[in-house]
Amino acid sequence: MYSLMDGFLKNDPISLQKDILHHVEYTVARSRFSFDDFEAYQALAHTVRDRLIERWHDTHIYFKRTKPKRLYFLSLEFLMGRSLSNSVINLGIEDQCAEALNQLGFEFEVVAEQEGDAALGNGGLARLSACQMDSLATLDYPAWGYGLRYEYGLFRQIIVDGFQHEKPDYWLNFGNPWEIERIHVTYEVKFYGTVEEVEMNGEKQKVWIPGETVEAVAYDNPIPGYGTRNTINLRLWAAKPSSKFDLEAYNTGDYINSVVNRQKAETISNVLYPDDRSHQGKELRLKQQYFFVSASLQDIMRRFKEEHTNFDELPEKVALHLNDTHPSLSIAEVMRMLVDEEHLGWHKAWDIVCKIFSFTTHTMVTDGEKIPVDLLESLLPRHLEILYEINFNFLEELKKRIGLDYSRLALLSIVEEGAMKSIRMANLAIVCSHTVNGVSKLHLERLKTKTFKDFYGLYPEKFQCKTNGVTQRRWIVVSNPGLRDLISKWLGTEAWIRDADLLSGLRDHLDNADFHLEWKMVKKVNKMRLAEYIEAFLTLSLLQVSLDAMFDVQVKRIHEYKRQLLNIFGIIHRYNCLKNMDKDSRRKVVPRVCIIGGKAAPGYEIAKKIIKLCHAVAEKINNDTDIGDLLKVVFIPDYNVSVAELVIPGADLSQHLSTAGNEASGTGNMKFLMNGCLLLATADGSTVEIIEEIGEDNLFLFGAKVHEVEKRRQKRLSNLAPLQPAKVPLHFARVLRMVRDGYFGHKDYFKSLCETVEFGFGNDYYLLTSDFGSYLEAQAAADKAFVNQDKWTRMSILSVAGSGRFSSDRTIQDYAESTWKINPCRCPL
Ligand code: 26M
Repeated sequence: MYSLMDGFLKNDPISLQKDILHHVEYTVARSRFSFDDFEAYQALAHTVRDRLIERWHDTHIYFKRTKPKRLYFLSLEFLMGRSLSNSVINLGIEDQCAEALNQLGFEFEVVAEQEGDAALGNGGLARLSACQMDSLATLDYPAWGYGLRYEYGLFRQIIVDGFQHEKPDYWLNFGNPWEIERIHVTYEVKFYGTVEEVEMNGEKQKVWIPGETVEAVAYDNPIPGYGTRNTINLRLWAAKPSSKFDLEAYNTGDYINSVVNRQKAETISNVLYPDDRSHQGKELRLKQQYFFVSASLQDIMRRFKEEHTNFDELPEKVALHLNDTHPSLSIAEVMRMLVDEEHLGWHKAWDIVCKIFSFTTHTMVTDGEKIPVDLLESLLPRHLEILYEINFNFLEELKKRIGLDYSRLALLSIVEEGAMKSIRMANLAIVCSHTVNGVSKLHLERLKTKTFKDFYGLYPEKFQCKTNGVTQRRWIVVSNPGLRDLISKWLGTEAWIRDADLLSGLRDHLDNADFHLEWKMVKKVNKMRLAEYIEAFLTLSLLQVSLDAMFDVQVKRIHEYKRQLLNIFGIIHRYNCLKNMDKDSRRKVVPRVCIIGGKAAPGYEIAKKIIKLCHAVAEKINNDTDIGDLLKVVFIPDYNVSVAELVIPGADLSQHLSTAGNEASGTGNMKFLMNGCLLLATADGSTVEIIEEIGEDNLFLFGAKVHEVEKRRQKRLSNLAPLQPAKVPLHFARVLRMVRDGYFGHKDYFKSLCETVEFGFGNDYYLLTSDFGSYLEAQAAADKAFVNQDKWTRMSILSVAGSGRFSSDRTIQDYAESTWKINPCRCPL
């Protein structure tokens, strides 16, 4: 029944329609005369999937034939969100699909809304991986992504009475049309057991006798590029019981127990760990990491060995990228494979390993991931030996370079001695990688001067900056079609979708009144969409928001360093000001809708209290008839990729409030920038580079700069106890007192939250007190600019025009050329 042409599926609306109906009948098993929006989604998804598979095959046949150097991007997290819109846009069949559906009585937007998010990651790092996959495909790089197929993605957040509750995200419940199960691509992954020494060819050789085996099954997720036939693969592993268990059961005759034990294997890839440092040292997390590493590397080595016989060629053919420290057991695993299984000498293997790994860190904090030695000893005994040997050799080399400076040696060592002996994964990754990347200029500077200062002294050439970027395909084309059309119309081309630098051409129309008008109209429509969402889904609060108000948004994971508390305190202050104003002054006030969204890690108490405070303040203000439309506060629950696609285009202002020196990069700021939303931000992470592009005048900057932060912290501490009310700005003290004294209820519950910013307690580590004045000034500047819509629109246009540098295409091209040394490999049409 398929609409084939020259062996390829056809993409005209009639052929697409035929294929949709075919899938309604034979895949979804519904009558072609009666199916609903969800079934239409399933059928269309399968129709698109067929086309992805064709391209996927062609791409891989082409890669196999041309044997380019391949990049393997290893990440425990990918936040892909929805796939349908993104796929049809990248395949260039958007209009045809819409038409096909229309004729069947469906609307594309409504059908696309049926899809749930693939949320196999926590936040910034995971969404970055997804953006980078899109760029790798679009730029024709011969790359593979490897990850885990969690059955439960990031928890769903529901709000009950203003409190966050977590619900499991069993995302595979309704099937996943975007994956292809490869029942024949499986590998055994081994755990536990002992290491023994045996004689082989007259030489002593270590052999690992594992105690448990599970099977990894591949699930392939095609990633289509835009404006190219190239479609690369994201291979995710799922754990299945190995047939080895059966043998045991047969021997012991304990059938029931063996089935129960088999079930345990599947728990390995069951659930994504929320980003919560307290989870460190958990055996299951370590098992996940090794399961992922072992399956991926067996697959990679198998592919290499199919094409090559000599491991000397490995560095010319394979680049392995470590997305943070999470997959860095790979280093020990490659050593084990080369030494124990391929029988290469240690030094030869080491030489190869040092040429294939690169590493990106996504954090500013010094005490990174550590794995307790006890845990490794039982779970991966051979790997522990290998890690010790790597460390021994490293320390010996080090002694030659720096002498017997034991305190320095201890700092640099991969093994941390002490009460809980552990492996420092960051140290391991740095020692073994040829490149260590920071995710913004400021981040790299920190790595060099603080976090990894001593390593920088040793290997200055390894440290590089690869400022993050986001894909304009998802963050403009998919999520903001109005802006997409407007940009293409005024630039006279769609080429910016593959080359974001062309966005700078918008500056040519900066003073064009028609352009301004259309620009404002696009924003208005997006605000309408967002307002509808708020009104429809947040029915409990019966909230109506005015489209004339400034939509002011802060959406990101809830964390003290991101300072959502500063935002809430600012809102309370605004409320106080409004209450004290006479009618005349009120008329001049810019109405605001303050929107906050984000998840708190389940074990992060203070973050959860911030969410509750947000709701308590919203309840008070939204129900104050005296305030009306002048100020509304909205908490958007369950913030995720698809909610972001709705919220970001509809925002006027977005807030990025991290205390300078804490946000490695931030990528939300880039998404807002691309959507013509003005930023109110500290000079942290990548915002510093956004300022370089658009100039200080085109955003609202506030707060202490990185170099001032340390000084202020010192000062705070020397001012310590007893409380020095005189040192606390009046406005801040007043707001704090209101929360403290129970003005928003829940006095006892909010006590510990207040204490984080009080002296003698949390000592205001994130400097809310000292940044508050400057924050309010920036807010006032934003209000003032908003009144002058002409000025606002100019700033908005300049934001989009300056966003080209923050495309992940730029980041990926830089990685490809200077770190991975890979070349584009474009599959011919
Ligand atoms: C740790 C332990 C156990 C389970 C999970 C984790 C864990 C998972 C994700 C820890 C950190 C994780 O992600 C960190 C992250 O998202 N960092 C952000 O990365 C972005 C992309 O580079 C940056 O823009 C952000 O500034 C940075 O915070």
